[in-house]
Amino acid sequence: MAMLDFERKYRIRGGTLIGGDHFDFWVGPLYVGFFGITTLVFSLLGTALIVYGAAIGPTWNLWQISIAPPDLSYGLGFAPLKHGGLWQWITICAVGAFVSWALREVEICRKLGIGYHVPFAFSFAIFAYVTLVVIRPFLLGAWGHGFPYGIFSHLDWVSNVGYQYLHFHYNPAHMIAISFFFTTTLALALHGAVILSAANPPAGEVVKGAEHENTFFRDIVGYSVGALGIHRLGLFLAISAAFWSAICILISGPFWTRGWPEWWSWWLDLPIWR
Ligand code: UQ1
Repeated sequence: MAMLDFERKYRIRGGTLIGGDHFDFWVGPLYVGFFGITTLVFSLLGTALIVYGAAIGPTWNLWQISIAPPDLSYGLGFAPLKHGGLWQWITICAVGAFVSWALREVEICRKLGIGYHVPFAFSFAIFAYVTLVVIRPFLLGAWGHGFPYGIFSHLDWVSNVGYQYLHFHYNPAHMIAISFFFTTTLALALHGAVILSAANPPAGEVVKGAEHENTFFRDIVGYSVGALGIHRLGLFLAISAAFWSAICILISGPFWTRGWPEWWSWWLDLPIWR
């Protein structure tokens, strides 16, 4: 079915979660929906607040603009706009925009009659962000534990929080997250490479398919995970990377307050060494 025929067949009303038919339309190639409107409102408002924060700040240098969370003394209360309140509203807008985007994905999946894999995967990225700026600050008792919104300032925050736990690479969940990130890039590089090597040969050569791809991996590592399997594996690796990233920062503070190297003393304390 050509794309134009397909769109005529599927660009029909229905599948919305909220708002009935009211927002069930397209603008050019883009589906709108109730959550298209809320995404737009949250992101425009959030961006406007960031620009306002920059305007009342000391610099227009893109690298140095930073909107900081409230001082720790505000605890879990609302702060005045110029003292972290902006950061709080920007955070609300960001979460609103990300969740709206995920729900817009859900509505599109429902219209198409496909699974919810894409919004499910995206929800892990949202979870990682929400862990940093909502869940962990909440568990620590102050919004001031969130990270500042600025290019260099957020890097400084990551560095400072890392050193607060002496050597963050000893955090076991951080180790697992990094391993998943690296394995994700390995899997995508292998997958992209094997598909291009078989399906996109030089001009004049015949296109190859699944048999060649499977045989390559059977020859080199004795196993092929298969055409569907590699996508299951890729999805698992990627969401695991985001999940363990969230866990590694969530446990730093709320569940472990000392240096991460010290956590490994359970290993030295095992009775087998005595
Ligand atoms: C693989 O086995 C496979 O099946 C044919 C793919 O699909 C085309 C792949 O992209 C990759 C990368 C593999 C290799 C993966 C493992 C776990 C052996």
